[in-house]
Amino acid sequence: MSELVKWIDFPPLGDQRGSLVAVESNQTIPFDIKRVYYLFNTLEGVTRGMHAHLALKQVMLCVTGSCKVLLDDGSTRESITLDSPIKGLLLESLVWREMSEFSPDCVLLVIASEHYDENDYIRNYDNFKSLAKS
Ligand code: T46
Repeated sequence: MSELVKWIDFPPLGDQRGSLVAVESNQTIPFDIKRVYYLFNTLEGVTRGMHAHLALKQVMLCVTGSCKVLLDDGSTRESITLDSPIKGLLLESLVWREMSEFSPDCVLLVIASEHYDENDYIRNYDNFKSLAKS
């Protein structure tokens, strides 16, 4: 199994009326949750992300629709598809990410370990490569 791609399964709860997923700090999510945001209405052909984070950890999943995520830890690159509301991707710090091929109905939910902080972003790929190596 890939070291870079870490899946998190969200057991579907619910009954004959429909499904439900519970997201809880330090249970399904392996950190304290400080922020939740979601990306939607992403236009066709757009690539988002294109950065890494110094400390932030995140779990992302498509509540509806699908998108591709390219992951890069400085030595390995891997591309996966997110297309399930019960399967999330754990993104550790110091992983370069690019999200693309958003379906028109895609809602990408992101659960984050830290509050928003622009200083945590590494937006230059060469800087990221040097940091990842060290
Ligand atoms: C990531 C991927 C998956 C805020 O004001 N607060 C927030 O919590 C976030 C996430 C963003 N913003 C502002 C900053 C920008 O003006 O919203 C705007 C769009 O954010 P950004 O260009 O960073 O969006 P993406 O899709 O490129 O990246 C986001 C996250 O920023 C990033 O941490 O891992 O989604």
